[in-house]
Amino acid sequence: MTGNITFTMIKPSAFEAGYTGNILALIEQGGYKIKAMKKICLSKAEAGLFYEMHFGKPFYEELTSFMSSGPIVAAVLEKENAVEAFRKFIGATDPSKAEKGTIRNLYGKNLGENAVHGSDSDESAEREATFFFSLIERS
Ligand code: DAT
Ligand code: MG
Repeated sequence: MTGNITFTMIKPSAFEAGYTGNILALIEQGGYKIKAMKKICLSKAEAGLFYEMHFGKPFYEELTSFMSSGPIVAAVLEKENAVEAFRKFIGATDPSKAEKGTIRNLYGKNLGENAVHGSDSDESAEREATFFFSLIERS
């Protein structure tokens, strides 16, 4: 059985470019319910902890610097089969390879600055939602 919750972030480049409203509109039109949401600035250490599974990879430094370079919008989303559906909805990690009409295709700049995050499993979704939100914020 698959879960109905995923976690997303609008990344600093997309937030800075003023795409937050458009991206949230697409998400809602895509049938996702916003269960929790906040705008927040991550410190480099917090970004490092969020992306700890990538520690040691060549892009870790660039990734954590970028993700702490400005505000992000974090949200918990609900839809049937949310994790898989949302990964498809946002498109491939590299915006130049993302299917036309996906969020990363529309709003991503490059491989690093790819507009949005999407959880890769139900376990990740739960970890990531818990990283940003308390139970009462998700109710
Ligand atoms: P995704 O965000 O599609 O789950 P990921 O978990 O493999 O991709 O990587 C996390 C983020 O790190 C990704 O959204 C963008 C960045 N990234 C991944 N591979 C990269 C690379 N080779 N160079 C620069 N940034 C990279
Ligand atoms: Mg990932």
